Amino acid sequence: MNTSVIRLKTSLQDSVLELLNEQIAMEAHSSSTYLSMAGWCYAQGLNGSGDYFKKQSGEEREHMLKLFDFITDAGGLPVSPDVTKIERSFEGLRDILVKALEQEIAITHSFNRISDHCHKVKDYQTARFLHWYLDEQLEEEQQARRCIEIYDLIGAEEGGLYRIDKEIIKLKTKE
Ligand code: OFO
Repeated sequence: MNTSVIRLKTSLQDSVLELLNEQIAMEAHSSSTYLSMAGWCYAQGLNGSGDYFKKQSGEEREHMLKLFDFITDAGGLPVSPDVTKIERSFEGLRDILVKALEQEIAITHSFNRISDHCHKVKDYQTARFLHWYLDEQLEEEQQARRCIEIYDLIGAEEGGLYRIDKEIIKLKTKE
């Protein structure tokens, strides 16, 4: 299909489509990063945290597909992203938890930026679609922050890591 046909089919503006496709790539990267974190946790015997991050990885893939489907429904061309530069070595569980929170904050900023752009170019349909992500990010940041609190409150010494690991997965089973 040539580009001119696609342009006739969609009301999505090029700049919005580009940002949505960039967000697809960000969600895919996030999904792979969480899977990498899960792998590291399992290798340390931290199975609760491994399960937590594997589940989180699946959720990021769902976020990616939701964007993919939105673009498709709007008549645009969604792009399957290359996923590269996934971090594989970590200093410890706390390092992973901090990185997970930083990743979620970066995603929130990205959605704010896209929403802002949608309002500027008067694409209210996409802006409304993005509300779901803004709500979701509030929850995801809160959960990532809670993981760090749990780590610091229990403390990793004297078997604490074992308890932390058990508490972290409980956050996902409550959902
Ligand atoms: Fe955790 O973020 Fe996707 O959207």
